Amino acid sequence: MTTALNTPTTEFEKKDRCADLPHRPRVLLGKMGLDGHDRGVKVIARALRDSGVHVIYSGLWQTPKSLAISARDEDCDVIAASMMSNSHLVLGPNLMKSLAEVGRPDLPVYMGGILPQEDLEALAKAGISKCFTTGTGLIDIVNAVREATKQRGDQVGSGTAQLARDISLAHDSKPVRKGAVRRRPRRVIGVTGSPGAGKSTLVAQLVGEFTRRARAGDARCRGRCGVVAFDPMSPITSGALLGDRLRVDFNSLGESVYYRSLAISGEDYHALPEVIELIGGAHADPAQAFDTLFVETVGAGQNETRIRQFVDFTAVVLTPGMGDAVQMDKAGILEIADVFVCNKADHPGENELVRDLRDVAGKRPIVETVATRGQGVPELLDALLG
Ligand code: B12
Ligand SMILES: Nc1nc2c(ncn2[C@@H]2O[C@H](COP(=O)(O)OP(=O)(O)OP(=O)(O)O)[C@@H](O)[C@H]2O)c(=O)[nH]1
Ligand SMILES: [Mg+2]
Repeated sequence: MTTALNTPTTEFEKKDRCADLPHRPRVLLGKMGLDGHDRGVKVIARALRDSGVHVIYSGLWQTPKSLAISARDEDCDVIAASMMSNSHLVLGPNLMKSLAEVGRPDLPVYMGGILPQEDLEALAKAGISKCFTTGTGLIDIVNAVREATKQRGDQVGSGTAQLARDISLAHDSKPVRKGAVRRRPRRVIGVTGSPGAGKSTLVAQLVGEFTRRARAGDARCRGRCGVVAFDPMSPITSGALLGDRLRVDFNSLGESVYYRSLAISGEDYHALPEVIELIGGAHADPAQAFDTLFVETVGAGQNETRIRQFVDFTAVVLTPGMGDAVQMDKAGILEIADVFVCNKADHPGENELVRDLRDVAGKRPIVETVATRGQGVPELLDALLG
Protein backbone atom coordinates (compact mmCIF):
# COMPACT_ATOMS: atom_id res chain seq x y z
CA MET A 1 0.00 0.00 0.00
CA THR A 2 1.30 3.48 -0.75
CA THR A 3 0.58 6.51 1.39
CA ALA A 4 -0.23 9.83 -0.22
CA LEU A 5 2.35 12.49 0.65
CA ASN A 6 -0.27 14.75 2.14
CA THR A 7 -1.50 12.17 4.67
CA PRO A 8 -0.46 13.31 8.16
CA THR A 9 1.74 10.88 10.11
CA THR A 10 0.28 11.75 13.52
CA GLU A 11 -3.05 12.74 15.01
CA PHE A 12 -1.73 16.26 15.73
CA GLU A 13 -3.83 18.79 13.97
CA LYS A 14 -1.34 19.49 11.22
CA LYS A 15 -3.38 21.30 8.66
CA ASP A 16 -2.70 23.88 6.00
CA ARG A 17 -4.62 26.85 7.38
CA CYS A 18 -3.06 29.32 4.96
CA ALA A 19 -3.69 27.90 1.48
CA ASP A 20 -6.23 30.64 0.71
CA LEU A 21 -3.88 33.55 1.50
CA PRO A 22 -2.09 35.59 -1.20
CA HIS A 23 1.20 33.97 -0.19
CA ARG A 24 2.65 31.78 2.55
CA PRO A 25 2.85 33.94 5.67
CA ARG A 26 6.40 34.61 6.85
CA VAL A 27 6.63 35.20 10.58
CA LEU A 28 9.78 36.23 12.40
CA LEU A 29 9.76 34.92 15.96
CA GLY A 30 12.07 36.97 18.08
CA LYS A 31 13.21 37.20 21.65
CA MET A 32 14.84 40.45 22.63
CA GLY A 33 16.88 41.25 25.69
CA LEU A 34 18.22 38.97 28.40
CA ASP A 35 15.28 36.61 28.35
CA GLY A 36 15.92 32.88 28.32
CA HIS A 37 12.26 31.75 28.34
CA ASP A 38 12.06 29.97 25.02
CA ARG A 39 9.38 27.37 25.71
CA GLY A 40 6.50 29.58 24.65
CA VAL A 41 8.19 30.67 21.46
CA LYS A 42 8.91 27.05 20.52
CA VAL A 43 5.27 26.11 21.11
CA ILE A 44 4.17 28.97 18.86
CA ALA A 45 6.77 28.07 16.22
CA ARG A 46 5.49 24.49 15.93
CA ALA A 47 1.84 25.53 15.85
CA LEU A 48 2.46 28.05 13.10
CA ARG A 49 4.63 25.66 11.09
CA ASP A 50 1.95 23.00 11.39
CA SER A 51 -0.60 25.48 10.07
CA GLY A 52 1.28 26.19 6.85
CA VAL A 53 3.26 29.25 7.98
CA HIS A 54 6.94 29.83 7.21
CA VAL A 55 8.44 30.55 10.60
CA ILE A 56 11.84 32.18 10.93
CA TYR A 57 13.37 31.85 14.36
CA SER A 58 16.10 34.35 15.08
CA GLY A 59 17.13 32.98 18.47
CA LEU A 60 17.53 34.38 21.94
CA TRP A 61 19.10 37.64 23.14
CA GLN A 62 18.38 39.77 20.09
CA THR A 63 18.74 43.52 20.25
CA PRO A 64 15.88 45.62 18.81
CA LYS A 65 18.27 46.59 16.00
CA SER A 66 19.23 43.02 15.07
CA LEU A 67 15.60 41.90 15.18
CA ALA A 68 14.63 44.78 12.89
CA ILE A 69 17.41 43.87 10.44
CA SER A 70 16.25 40.24 10.44
CA ALA A 71 12.65 41.26 9.81
CA ARG A 72 13.62 43.51 6.93
CA ASP A 73 16.03 41.04 5.34
CA GLU A 74 13.57 38.15 5.63
CA ASP A 75 10.70 40.32 4.31
CA CYS A 76 8.41 38.87 6.96
CA ASP A 77 4.71 39.71 7.14
CA VAL A 78 4.81 40.19 10.89
CA ILE A 79 7.24 40.08 13.80
CA ALA A 80 6.07 38.03 16.77
CA ALA A 81 8.08 39.17 19.76
CA SER A 82 7.84 37.10 22.91
CA MET A 83 8.60 39.11 26.03
CA MET A 84 8.90 37.45 29.44
CA SER A 85 11.50 39.58 31.17
CA ASN A 86 9.55 42.70 32.03
CA SER A 87 11.46 44.83 29.53
CA HIS A 88 8.67 45.22 26.97
CA LEU A 89 8.13 48.92 27.68
CA VAL A 90 11.72 49.70 26.72
CA LEU A 91 12.44 47.12 24.03
CA GLY A 92 9.04 47.42 22.27
CA PRO A 93 9.42 51.13 21.42
CA ASN A 94 13.09 50.58 20.54
CA LEU A 95 12.10 47.88 18.07
CA MET A 96 9.67 50.28 16.38
CA LYS A 97 12.43 52.90 16.17
CA SER A 98 14.85 50.37 14.69
CA LEU A 99 12.31 49.23 12.10
CA ALA A 100 12.01 52.82 10.90
CA GLU A 101 15.80 53.16 10.80
CA VAL A 102 16.28 50.04 8.66
CA GLY A 103 13.62 51.10 6.18
CA ARG A 104 10.56 49.09 7.21
CA PRO A 105 8.46 51.31 9.52
CA ASP A 106 5.35 49.66 8.07
CA LEU A 107 6.14 46.15 9.36
CA PRO A 108 3.56 45.04 11.93
CA VAL A 109 4.74 43.84 15.35
CA TYR A 110 2.81 41.47 17.57
CA MET A 111 3.93 41.08 21.14
CA GLY A 112 3.08 38.37 23.62
CA GLY A 113 4.20 36.85 26.90
CA ILE A 114 4.05 38.40 30.36
CA LEU A 115 2.46 41.73 29.53
CA PRO A 116 0.57 43.36 32.42
CA GLN A 117 -2.83 44.75 31.45
CA GLU A 118 -1.86 48.27 32.50
CA ASP A 119 1.04 48.35 29.99
CA LEU A 120 -1.02 47.48 26.91
CA GLU A 121 -2.02 51.06 26.16
CA ALA A 122 1.57 52.27 26.20
CA LEU A 123 2.58 49.46 23.86
CA ALA A 124 -0.24 50.30 21.47
CA LYS A 125 0.83 53.97 21.55
CA ALA A 126 4.38 52.94 20.71
CA GLY A 127 3.06 51.26 17.57
CA ILE A 128 2.80 47.60 18.57
CA SER A 129 -0.10 46.30 16.45
CA LYS A 130 -1.42 43.62 18.81
CA CYS A 131 -0.61 42.29 22.26
CA PHE A 132 -1.30 38.77 23.49
CA THR A 133 -1.18 37.86 27.15
CA THR A 134 -0.45 34.35 28.54
CA GLY A 135 -3.04 31.75 27.80
CA THR A 136 -3.67 32.96 24.24
CA GLY A 137 -4.95 30.02 22.18
CA LEU A 138 -2.71 28.80 19.38
CA ILE A 139 -5.49 29.08 16.82
CA ASP A 140 -5.94 32.73 17.82
CA ILE A 141 -2.27 33.29 17.07
CA VAL A 142 -2.59 31.55 13.68
CA ASN A 143 -5.59 33.74 12.87
CA ALA A 144 -3.71 36.88 13.84
CA VAL A 145 -0.89 35.87 11.49
CA ARG A 146 -3.41 35.26 8.72
CA GLU A 147 -4.77 38.76 9.28
CA ALA A 148 -1.27 40.27 8.91
CA THR A 149 -0.65 38.51 5.58
CA LYS A 150 -1.55 41.04 2.92
CA GLN A 151 -0.98 41.00 -0.82
CA ARG A 152 2.63 41.99 -1.47
CA GLY A 153 3.28 45.11 -3.52
CA ASP A 154 6.40 45.12 -5.65
CA GLN A 155 7.75 48.33 -4.05
CA VAL A 156 8.58 48.44 -0.38
CA GLY A 157 11.36 50.96 0.01
CA SER A 158 14.93 51.12 -1.14
CA GLY A 159 18.24 49.32 -0.79
CA THR A 160 18.21 46.09 1.17
CA ALA A 161 14.52 46.36 2.13
CA GLN A 162 13.62 46.41 -1.54
CA LEU A 163 16.01 43.55 -2.29
CA ALA A 164 14.22 41.44 0.31
CA ARG A 165 10.87 42.10 -1.40
CA ASP A 166 12.31 41.37 -4.85
CA ILE A 167 13.51 38.00 -3.56
CA SER A 168 10.09 37.17 -2.08
CA LEU A 169 8.45 37.76 -5.44
CA ALA A 170 11.10 35.89 -7.43
CA HIS A 171 10.93 32.93 -5.06
CA ASP A 172 7.14 32.81 -5.45
CA SER A 173 7.51 33.01 -9.26
CA LYS A 174 5.80 36.41 -9.32
CA PRO A 175 6.99 39.38 -11.39
CA VAL A 176 9.72 41.45 -9.81
CA ARG A 177 9.49 45.25 -10.15
CA LYS A 178 10.79 46.86 -13.31
CA GLY A 179 14.19 48.40 -12.74
CA ALA A 180 15.56 45.75 -10.40
CA VAL A 181 19.26 45.37 -11.22
CA ARG A 182 20.54 41.85 -11.79
CA ARG A 183 24.22 41.00 -11.55
CA ARG A 184 25.89 37.77 -10.59
CA PRO A 185 28.09 38.22 -7.49
CA ARG A 186 31.84 37.77 -7.87
CA ARG A 187 31.62 34.30 -6.30
CA VAL A 188 28.79 32.01 -5.32
CA ILE A 189 29.71 29.20 -2.94
CA GLY A 190 27.42 26.24 -2.25
CA VAL A 191 27.53 24.55 1.15
CA THR A 192 25.85 21.18 1.23
CA GLY A 193 25.88 18.00 3.30
CA SER A 194 23.64 15.80 5.39
CA PRO A 195 21.05 17.20 7.83
CA GLY A 196 22.68 18.51 10.99
CA ALA A 197 26.25 18.21 9.66
CA GLY A 198 26.89 21.78 10.80
CA LYS A 199 26.35 23.70 7.56
CA SER A 200 24.64 26.69 9.18
CA THR A 201 27.15 26.86 12.02
CA LEU A 202 29.97 26.80 9.48
CA VAL A 203 28.35 29.44 7.27
CA ALA A 204 27.80 31.63 10.33
CA GLN A 205 31.50 31.34 11.19
CA LEU A 206 32.53 31.92 7.57
CA VAL A 207 30.57 35.15 7.27
CA GLY A 208 32.06 36.29 10.59
CA GLU A 209 35.57 35.57 9.35
CA PHE A 210 34.84 37.17 5.96
CA THR A 211 33.57 40.33 7.64
CA ARG A 212 36.61 40.57 9.93
CA ARG A 213 38.90 40.28 6.91
CA ALA A 214 36.86 42.80 4.91
CA ARG A 215 37.14 45.29 7.77
CA ALA A 216 40.89 44.68 7.86
CA GLY A 217 41.13 45.54 4.16
CA ASP A 218 41.78 42.05 2.72
CA ALA A 219 41.35 42.46 -1.06
CA ARG A 220 39.85 38.98 -1.44
CA CYS A 221 37.01 40.01 0.88
CA ARG A 222 35.90 43.09 -0.99
CA GLY A 223 32.35 44.29 -0.40
CA ARG A 224 29.93 42.44 1.84
CA CYS A 225 28.79 38.86 1.86
CA GLY A 226 25.37 37.31 1.64
CA VAL A 227 23.74 34.02 2.52
CA VAL A 228 20.76 32.21 1.07
CA ALA A 229 19.78 29.34 3.35
CA PHE A 230 17.25 26.74 2.35
CA ASP A 231 15.19 24.62 4.71
CA PRO A 232 12.56 22.05 3.82
CA MET A 233 8.87 22.76 3.34
CA SER A 234 6.38 20.32 4.84
CA PRO A 235 4.76 18.04 2.26
CA ILE A 236 1.67 17.94 4.50
CA THR A 237 1.02 21.60 5.38
CA SER A 238 3.53 23.52 3.21
CA GLY A 239 4.72 25.11 6.46
CA ALA A 240 8.39 25.40 7.36
CA LEU A 241 10.64 26.20 10.26
CA LEU A 242 13.51 28.27 8.97
CA GLY A 243 16.13 27.89 11.66
CA ASP A 244 19.42 28.51 9.89
CA ARG A 245 19.77 32.22 10.63
CA LEU A 246 19.74 31.55 14.34
CA ARG A 247 23.40 30.45 14.13
CA VAL A 248 24.53 33.92 13.03
CA ASP A 249 25.35 36.59 15.58
CA PHE A 250 23.62 39.60 14.07
CA ASN A 251 24.11 41.56 17.27
CA SER A 252 27.74 41.94 16.21
CA LEU A 253 27.51 41.56 12.41
CA GLY A 254 24.64 44.01 11.95
CA GLU A 255 24.41 45.21 8.35
CA SER A 256 27.62 43.48 7.21
CA VAL A 257 25.81 40.39 5.97
CA TYR A 258 22.61 39.90 4.01
CA TYR A 259 20.94 36.69 5.16
CA ARG A 260 17.84 35.23 3.61
CA SER A 261 16.02 32.03 4.62
CA LEU A 262 13.80 30.28 2.10
CA ALA A 263 11.69 27.12 2.16
CA ILE A 264 11.66 24.67 -0.72
CA SER A 265 10.35 21.24 -1.57
CA GLY A 266 13.04 18.76 -2.49
CA GLU A 267 15.66 20.38 -4.69
CA ASP A 268 13.38 22.90 -6.34
CA TYR A 269 15.95 25.62 -7.01
CA HIS A 270 14.12 27.10 -10.00
CA ALA A 271 14.18 30.64 -8.58
CA LEU A 272 17.75 30.48 -7.28
CA PRO A 273 19.51 31.94 -10.36
CA GLU A 274 17.32 35.03 -10.19
CA VAL A 275 17.65 35.32 -6.41
CA ILE A 276 21.45 35.16 -6.78
CA GLU A 277 21.45 37.90 -9.40
CA LEU A 278 19.10 40.14 -7.43
CA ILE A 279 21.40 39.91 -4.41
CA GLY A 280 24.44 40.71 -6.56
CA GLY A 281 22.71 43.68 -8.17
CA ALA A 282 21.18 45.22 -5.05
CA HIS A 283 23.91 47.74 -4.30
CA ALA A 284 25.87 49.60 -6.97
CA ASP A 285 28.64 50.79 -4.64
CA PRO A 286 31.32 48.04 -4.68
CA ALA A 287 32.01 48.56 -0.98
CA GLN A 288 28.35 47.84 -0.18
CA ALA A 289 27.65 45.18 -2.81
CA PHE A 290 26.96 41.61 -1.72
CA ASP A 291 29.73 40.22 -3.83
CA THR A 292 30.39 36.90 -2.13
CA LEU A 293 27.39 34.69 -1.64
CA PHE A 294 27.03 31.47 0.33
CA VAL A 295 24.14 29.17 -0.52
CA GLU A 296 23.27 26.60 2.15
CA THR A 297 21.23 23.69 0.84
CA VAL A 298 18.58 21.72 2.64
CA GLY A 299 20.16 18.75 4.47
CA ALA A 300 21.19 16.62 1.50
CA GLY A 301 21.33 12.91 0.78
CA GLN A 302 23.74 11.07 -1.52
CA ASN A 303 21.62 11.84 -4.53
CA GLU A 304 21.02 15.52 -4.01
CA THR A 305 23.51 17.20 -6.25
CA ARG A 306 21.49 19.80 -8.16
CA ILE A 307 23.02 22.71 -6.26
CA ARG A 308 26.21 22.20 -8.26
CA GLN A 309 24.71 23.76 -11.37
CA PHE A 310 23.83 27.04 -9.63
CA VAL A 311 27.07 27.79 -7.79
CA ASP A 312 30.70 28.34 -8.78
CA PHE A 313 32.22 26.28 -6.03
CA THR A 314 30.80 23.57 -3.77
CA ALA A 315 31.80 22.63 -0.23
CA VAL A 316 30.48 19.27 0.95
CA VAL A 317 30.27 18.97 4.73
CA LEU A 318 30.80 15.54 6.24
CA THR A 319 30.93 14.36 9.83
CA PRO A 320 32.63 11.41 11.52
CA GLY A 321 30.68 8.18 11.93
CA MET A 322 28.91 8.28 8.59
CA GLY A 323 29.93 4.83 7.42
CA ASP A 324 32.90 2.89 6.17
CA ALA A 325 35.19 3.43 3.20
CA VAL A 326 32.73 1.88 0.74
CA GLN A 327 30.44 4.89 1.25
CA MET A 328 33.16 7.05 -0.21
CA ASP A 329 33.11 5.24 -3.55
CA LYS A 330 29.40 5.63 -4.17
CA ALA A 331 28.31 8.03 -6.86
CA GLY A 332 26.60 11.25 -5.85
CA ILE A 333 27.24 14.08 -3.49
CA LEU A 334 30.98 13.44 -2.98
CA GLU A 335 31.52 13.85 -6.70
CA ILE A 336 30.30 17.46 -6.68
CA ALA A 337 32.69 18.64 -3.96
CA ASP A 338 35.37 21.18 -4.81
CA VAL A 339 36.38 21.11 -1.16
CA PHE A 340 35.57 18.59 1.56
CA VAL A 341 34.84 19.80 5.05
CA CYS A 342 35.19 17.27 7.87
CA ASN A 343 33.18 19.07 10.52
CA LYS A 344 32.64 17.97 14.13
CA ALA A 345 36.32 17.06 14.21
CA ASP A 346 35.86 16.94 17.99
CA HIS A 347 33.83 13.73 17.58
CA PRO A 348 35.35 10.22 17.53
CA GLY A 349 36.07 8.81 14.09
CA GLU A 350 37.54 12.00 12.62
CA ASN A 351 40.86 10.40 11.72
CA GLU A 352 39.14 7.52 9.92
CA LEU A 353 36.93 9.95 8.01
CA VAL A 354 39.88 11.99 6.78
CA ARG A 355 41.84 8.85 5.90
CA ASP A 356 38.96 7.35 3.86
CA LEU A 357 38.28 10.67 2.20
CA ARG A 358 41.90 11.04 1.07
CA ASP A 359 41.36 8.01 -1.16
CA VAL A 360 38.62 9.73 -3.15
CA ALA A 361 39.52 13.40 -2.81
CA GLY A 362 42.34 13.49 -5.38
CA LYS A 363 43.62 17.07 -5.53
CA ARG A 364 40.55 18.47 -3.83
CA PRO A 365 41.33 19.97 -0.42
CA ILE A 366 40.08 18.42 2.82
CA VAL A 367 39.59 20.87 5.68
CA GLU A 368 38.94 19.74 9.25
CA THR A 369 36.69 22.00 11.34
CA VAL A 370 34.96 22.31 14.67
CA ALA A 371 32.36 24.85 13.60
CA THR A 372 31.03 25.50 17.09
CA ARG A 373 34.48 26.74 18.14
CA GLY A 374 35.47 28.37 14.87
CA GLN A 375 38.35 25.90 14.56
CA GLY A 376 39.57 25.44 10.98
CA VAL A 377 37.34 28.25 9.70
CA PRO A 378 40.13 30.58 8.47
CA GLU A 379 41.64 27.63 6.56
CA LEU A 380 38.24 26.77 5.10
CA LEU A 381 37.64 30.35 3.99
CA ASP A 382 41.09 30.37 2.34
CA ALA A 383 40.18 27.19 0.46
CA LEU A 384 36.86 28.69 -0.65
CA LEU A 385 38.25 32.04 -1.75
CA GLY A 386 40.88 30.28 -3.83
C1 B12 B 1 9.01 27.73 32.85
C2 B12 B 1 9.47 29.05 33.45
C3 B12 B 1 10.83 29.26 33.54
C4 B12 B 1 11.86 28.28 33.00
C5 B12 B 1 12.09 28.61 31.51
C6 B12 B 1 12.26 27.40 30.64
C7 B12 B 1 12.31 27.77 29.20
N1 B12 B 1 13.31 27.24 28.51
O1 B12 B 1 11.51 28.51 28.68
C8 B12 B 1 13.09 28.65 33.89
C9 B12 B 1 13.04 27.83 35.16
C10 B12 B 1 14.44 28.47 33.25
C11 B12 B 1 12.75 30.09 34.25
C12 B12 B 1 13.70 30.98 34.67
C13 B12 B 1 13.40 32.29 35.05
N2 B12 B 1 12.18 32.84 35.19
CO1 B12 B 1 10.56 31.95 34.62
N3 B12 B 1 8.91 31.18 34.39
C14 B12 B 1 8.55 30.02 33.89
C15 B12 B 1 7.00 29.89 34.00
C16 B12 B 1 6.70 29.07 35.24
C17 B12 B 1 6.29 29.28 32.80
C18 B12 B 1 6.69 29.84 31.43
C19 B12 B 1 6.33 28.84 30.36
O2 B12 B 1 7.19 28.13 29.85
N4 B12 B 1 5.05 28.73 30.06
C20 B12 B 1 4.58 27.78 29.03
C21 B12 B 1 4.63 28.44 27.67
C22 B12 B 1 4.15 27.44 26.61
O3 B12 B 1 3.76 29.52 27.71
P1 B12 B 1 4.19 31.06 27.53
O4 B12 B 1 5.67 31.21 27.60
O5 B12 B 1 3.37 31.88 28.43
O6 B12 B 1 3.78 31.31 26.04
C23 B12 B 1 2.43 31.27 25.66
C24 B12 B 1 1.73 32.61 25.68
O7 B12 B 1 2.28 33.51 26.62
C25 B12 B 1 1.81 33.13 24.29
N5 B12 B 1 2.95 33.93 23.91
C26 B12 B 1 4.18 34.03 24.45
N6 B12 B 1 4.94 34.83 23.71
C27 B12 B 1 4.20 35.27 22.69
C28 B12 B 1 4.50 36.10 21.62
C29 B12 B 1 3.51 36.39 20.67
C30 B12 B 1 3.78 37.32 19.57
C31 B12 B 1 2.24 35.81 20.78
C32 B12 B 1 1.22 36.07 19.76
C33 B12 B 1 1.96 34.96 21.85
C34 B12 B 1 2.92 34.70 22.77
O8 B12 B 1 1.81 31.95 23.52
C35 B12 B 1 2.42 30.86 24.21
C36 B12 B 1 1.60 29.64 23.95
O9 B12 B 1 0.29 29.80 24.43
C37 B12 B 1 6.57 31.40 34.16
C38 B12 B 1 5.32 31.64 34.96
C39 B12 B 1 4.10 31.48 34.12
N7 B12 B 1 3.16 30.73 34.63
O10 B12 B 1 4.01 32.04 33.02
C40 B12 B 1 7.82 31.99 34.86
C41 B12 B 1 8.14 33.44 34.66
C42 B12 B 1 7.96 33.80 33.19
N8 B12 B 1 9.55 33.51 35.02
C43 B12 B 1 9.88 34.60 35.62
C44 B12 B 1 11.19 34.90 36.06
C45 B12 B 1 11.34 36.21 36.83
C46 B12 B 1 12.27 34.05 35.83
C47 B12 B 1 13.72 34.25 36.28
C48 B12 B 1 14.26 35.68 36.13
C49 B12 B 1 14.06 33.80 37.66
C50 B12 B 1 12.97 33.35 38.45
N9 B12 B 1 12.65 34.18 39.42
O11 B12 B 1 12.46 32.26 38.25
C51 B12 B 1 14.49 33.26 35.39
C52 B12 B 1 15.03 33.97 34.13
C53 B12 B 1 15.46 33.01 33.06
C54 B12 B 1 16.08 33.70 31.92
N10 B12 B 1 17.28 33.27 31.53
O12 B12 B 1 15.54 34.60 31.33
C55 B12 B 1 8.70 35.52 35.79
C56 B12 B 1 8.70 36.71 34.84
C57 B12 B 1 8.19 37.98 35.52
C58 B12 B 1 7.90 39.10 34.58
N11 B12 B 1 8.24 39.10 33.35
O13 B12 B 1 7.31 40.03 35.02
C59 B12 B 1 7.50 34.50 35.63
C60 B12 B 1 6.23 35.14 35.07
C61 B12 B 1 7.25 33.88 36.99
C62 B12 B 1 6.71 34.87 38.01
N12 B12 B 1 5.43 34.92 38.21
O14 B12 B 1 7.47 35.57 38.60
N13 B12 B 1 11.44 30.34 34.14
N1 LIG C 1 30.29 19.01 18.61
C1 LIG C 1 30.07 19.76 17.53
N2 LIG C 1 28.81 20.15 17.25
C2 LIG C 1 28.63 20.91 16.15
C3 LIG C 1 29.67 21.28 15.29
N3 LIG C 1 29.16 22.01 14.27
C4 LIG C 1 27.84 22.09 14.49
N4 LIG C 1 27.50 21.43 15.62
C5 LIG C 1 26.16 21.28 16.20
O1 LIG C 1 25.39 20.47 15.32
C6 LIG C 1 24.02 20.88 15.33
C7 LIG C 1 23.54 21.15 13.91
O2 LIG C 1 24.23 22.27 13.41
P1 LIG C 1 23.70 23.13 12.19
O3 LIG C 1 24.74 24.11 11.87
O4 LIG C 1 22.33 23.61 12.44
O5 LIG C 1 23.64 21.99 11.08
P2 LIG C 1 23.04 22.08 9.61
O6 LIG C 1 23.87 21.19 8.78
O7 LIG C 1 22.92 23.48 9.19
O8 LIG C 1 21.59 21.46 9.83
P3 LIG C 1 20.35 21.50 8.81
O9 LIG C 1 20.26 22.86 8.22
O10 LIG C 1 19.18 21.17 9.67
O11 LIG C 1 20.62 20.42 7.80
C8 LIG C 1 23.95 22.08 16.25
O12 LIG C 1 23.54 21.66 17.52
C9 LIG C 1 25.37 22.59 16.28
O13 LIG C 1 25.68 23.29 17.47
C10 LIG C 1 31.01 20.84 15.62
O14 LIG C 1 31.98 21.10 14.92
N5 LIG C 1 31.12 20.09 16.74
MG1 LIG D 1 21.24 24.55 8.51
